[in-house]
Amino acid sequence: MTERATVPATPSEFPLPPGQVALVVIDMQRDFLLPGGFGESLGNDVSLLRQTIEPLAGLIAAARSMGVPVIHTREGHLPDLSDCPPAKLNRGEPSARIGDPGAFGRILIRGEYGHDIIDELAPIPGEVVIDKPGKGAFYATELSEVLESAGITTLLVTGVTTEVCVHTTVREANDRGYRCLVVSDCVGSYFPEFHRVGLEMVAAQGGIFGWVADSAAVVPALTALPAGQTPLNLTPAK
Ligand code: TIU
Repeated sequence: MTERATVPATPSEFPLPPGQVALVVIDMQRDFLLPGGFGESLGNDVSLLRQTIEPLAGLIAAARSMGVPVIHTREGHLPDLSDCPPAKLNRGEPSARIGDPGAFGRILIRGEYGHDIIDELAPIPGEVVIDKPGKGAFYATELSEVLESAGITTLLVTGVTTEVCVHTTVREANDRGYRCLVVSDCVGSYFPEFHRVGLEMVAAQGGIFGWVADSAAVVPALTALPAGQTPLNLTPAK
């Protein structure tokens, strides 16, 4: 057993630099995760996403206990849909379009009940919530500025879905110079095969986009970080 804050990961060990790590929680929103919601209305099995809730709650608790910033994202749009490109709006079945009335309010519209984060993983006061109109958390958001101002270099990436918003965010982060570890049991997909291959794609070719490890490997490394050396002064987005 090592006492160093290093995660045994694929394809190689992943050191956690004190004061430079943030936990990013992507789109754990009711519209994607609640039974009867938008995700399920598209024919998806939301239990595949819901199995991430328990390990992710544990990981978030570990991060909070060490002062590691937790940054949440939500995919969604303004009520007038002015930030939703027609190519995104006009796809899919007419009964399941962004902005249409759904079981939990207008689908993926900011301010609606379904757009917000599930109760189990609700942000606590002081945590940053990034509202994003796209799949990636960097596109058309303040995430870069938030991370730069806090000196973050290293991202623990979690949330849904593995091959869509998690992948897009990891790819965006790579091109901006961040080191990313995807926490395998804290990301989920409606498609088990996409999930499996999505994780493989991250770590293939010597870690072409980043590293992969499960929360059982990440939590001990997080709790081995020196307490109190991580920044707590991120400015909430809203
Ligand atoms: N957050 C996220 O991944 N948005 C999606 O639309 N994902 C799907 O898998 N549909």
